[in-house]
Amino acid sequence: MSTNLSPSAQRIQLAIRELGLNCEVIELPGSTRTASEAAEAVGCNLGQIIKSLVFASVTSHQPVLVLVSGANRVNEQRLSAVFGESVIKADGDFVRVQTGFAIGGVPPLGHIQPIRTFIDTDLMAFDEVWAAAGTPHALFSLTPAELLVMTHGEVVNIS
Ligand code: 5CA
Repeated sequence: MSTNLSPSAQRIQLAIRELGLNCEVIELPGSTRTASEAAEAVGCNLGQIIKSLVFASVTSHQPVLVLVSGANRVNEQRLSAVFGESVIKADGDFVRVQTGFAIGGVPPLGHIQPIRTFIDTDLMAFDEVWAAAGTPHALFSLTPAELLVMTHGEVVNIS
């Protein structure tokens, strides 16, 4: 297990291990804040980067985590339909309070509370995908099957 990870990245590495999975968190000197920076940093296709986007339901103010292929945009009408209530993109404060992480480093697991999670169907087509690991410099690679195990997410056509 890597020893030089920052505290947020270490939390994600531990959360992965606690599930019995072997994904290795890496922390890079350059920014992986955006999907394109992340794809460049690890040398994969943009579509293989998992964007972790937090939305908020407008009436009940519940957080919704949407894991979408880096090449796609979330269709908010479709998302609202599958969630059962209108949702809007959350601001940075909401994201931090609900997940414990800042935009640009929001991981698919290890949040401070369980969050209902939807997964973009397109991510399922890849052999390997990459997710943020708690900071805008940390990532890990995983299979779509591992993504399902760690999130209990609902796979939907959301873009
Ligand atoms: N570390 C990378 C690759 S895994 C990452 O976290 N990418 S991301 O796409 O999941 O996170 C950045 C996303 O945050 C952007 O795509 C954008 O949708 C969203 N975002 C950026 N700034 C804001 C903001 N001010 N308010 C709400 N959402 C924002």
